[in-house]
This record gives sequence, structure tokens and C-alpha cells, in this order.
Amino acid sequence: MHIHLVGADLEENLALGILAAVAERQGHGATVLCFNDDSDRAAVVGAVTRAQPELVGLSVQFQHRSREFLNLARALRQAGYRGHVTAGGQFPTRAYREVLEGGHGVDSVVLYDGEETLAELLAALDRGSALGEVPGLALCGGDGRAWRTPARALVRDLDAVPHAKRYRPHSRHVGVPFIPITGGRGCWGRCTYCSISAVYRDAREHGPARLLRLRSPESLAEEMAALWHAAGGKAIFCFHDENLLLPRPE
Ligand code: B12
Repeated sequence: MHIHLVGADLEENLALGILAAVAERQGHGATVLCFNDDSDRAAVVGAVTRAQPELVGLSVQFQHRSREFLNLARALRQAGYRGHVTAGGQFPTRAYREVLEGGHGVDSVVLYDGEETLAELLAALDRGSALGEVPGLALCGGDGRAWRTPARALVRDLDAVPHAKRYRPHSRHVGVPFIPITGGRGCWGRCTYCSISAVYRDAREHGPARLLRLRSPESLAEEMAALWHAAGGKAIFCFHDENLLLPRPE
């Protein structure tokens, strides 16, 4: 199968880079398409209708852009795209009913971490088996109502997550490669206004989930070294972690 992954690319999108690596590890092809605002819609629709991938994955990390992504899904359907459209990221995870019941042409939502669920969704689509058996999804029933498949635990070992596919050349700042990377996920804080806290606490209400997960320094150093060498021995690493300030010195 070939899949298209669509999302913000103001800085390299690690969510899409990691999911592309997951799909390629399974033997599928994966293309990342930039969708920074509505002006990118025509290019995305054009690329999808030309290539007709089996799946399009929308990464809706920002609530303020949710309307743009749902309009994009509608535009794909109006352009005749009949493949599977799935959405992931913080917004669809929390608003899966609105995304699935709104007639936007979205077939499924991958809740919380995407690695394992996307891999199984691709396998089920490949085999033609029932999506309701894939844990960690939200789907739309025959009655037009959204429902959740069995819960899936958040990824326990972040060291086992494949390194993000670097789907474009790194941006450069003062000529130096600028390389986004993550060392962990989640936050121990409980700020009432922050969707990060809301999403991970919601995950914990639906299954085994730790609010804060860290990679091992060894795994992180190995990836940084590989990227540094590949970038010619100079790099600015930008951590896309939610929070680098941890509660205890150790
Ligand atoms: C990196 C980042 C940025 C970067 C780069 C974004 C880009 N790619 O272009 C920059 C600095 C540009 C940025 C800007 C902004 N950001 Co910002 N950003 C982040 C940050 C810190 C990390 C996102 C990330 O890549 N995480 C690493 C990956 C691995 O984790 P992930 O995204 O959760 O992805 C996993 C799952 O969600 C899922 N998944 C995600 N996408 C998909 C797609 C599919 C198909 C599937 C199956 C699964 C899936 O699988 C992934 C792997 O498990 C997040 C914090 C967060 N936790 O999300 C804030 C965050 C997304 N940003 C936020 C905000 C508000 C903004 C700004 C609006 C701030 C501002 N006022 O300007 C701007 C908007 C920019 C714009 N014009 O649109 C908020 C969004 C809140 C909300 N719910 O709407 C967040 C959550 C931070 C917060 N404190 O709340 N941001």
C-alpha cells in the first residue's frame, strides 16, 4: 500500500515523520504532504487525486486549524477520492465525535499515540478485515454515531519507536541545519488550560497510560549522532517535547 500523511510543516513534523517510518517498516510506501494553511489545500488535493493512495492520514495537532483540515477532507471527497481517510493528533483524539459525525468524509480517528494503531489499521485495510477489531480507533457506525474500539495502552517504551523519517531537507538557521527531535512525551503538570494535560489525562481514563514518558539518553544520543553526521557535523537540535522541566533533579 501507499499512504499520504498530511500536516503542518512549519518545522519538520515529527508525528508524520515517525508514522511514515512505521508504515515503511511494515513495507508500505509513505509520502508526507505539507498543509500549513488553506493555500496548500489545492496542492494536497492534486497530489492525492493523482497518486490515489490507499490511505490519507490527517495530522490535526492544532484546534485552531481543525476547520481547515475538515474542509480538506471534504475537498478530497468532492475531488472523487475514495480511499480511507483517517485523522490523528490532539484535536481529533478529543473531538472524535465531531470529526466522524460531521459528514466531513473522515472514516476513522486514531486516538492518542499513533504508531501501533496506524500499523494495525494498515494491516486490516490490506487484509480487508473488520476495523472494529483494531484497538485505539474511533469509527462511525451505521447509525451515524461515533464509537470507540477497544482501548489501547499508550506506547510504553519510546526507545522502541522508530526514528522519524526525514521527509525533507532540514531547514537552516544562519546556515546551520535545524533539526527537530523529541526526548519524551507528555507532562506532569495539570494546567487546566493546556490540551496536552487534557489529552494525556484522558488517555489515562481510557487505558494504561503514563503522563510523562522519557526516552533513554542512549537512544536519544544515538539518533542525534546519526542526524549530526548526516547533516555534515553541524546542527541545531530543537526539542519538540512538551516540557523539558521535570519535577525532580534525578
Ligand atoms: C512542535 C510544535 C510546534 C512547532 C511545529 C509544528 C509543525 N509541525 O509545523 C511550531 C513551533 C511551529 C508550533 C506552532 C504553534 N503551536 Co505548537 N506544538 C508543537 C508541539 C510542542 C509538538 C508536536 C509534535 O510534533 N509532537 C511530537 C509527536 C510525536 O507527537 P504528536 O504530535 O502528539 O503525535 C502523535 C499522536 O498525536 C498521533 N498523531 C499525530 N498526528 C497524527 C496523524 C495521523 C494520521 C495519525 C494516525 C496519528 C497522529 O501519533 C503521533 C505519534 O504517536 C506540540 C505539543 C504536543 N504535544 O502536541 C505543540 C502544540 C501542538 N502547539 C500548539 C499551539 C497552540 C501552537 C500555536 C498556535 C502557538 C501560537 N499561538 O502561535 C502555533 C501554531 C502554528 C500555526 N501557524 O499553525 C498547541 C495546540 C493546542 C490545541 N489543541 O490546539 C500544542 C498542543 C501545545 C500546547 N501547549 O497546547 N508548534
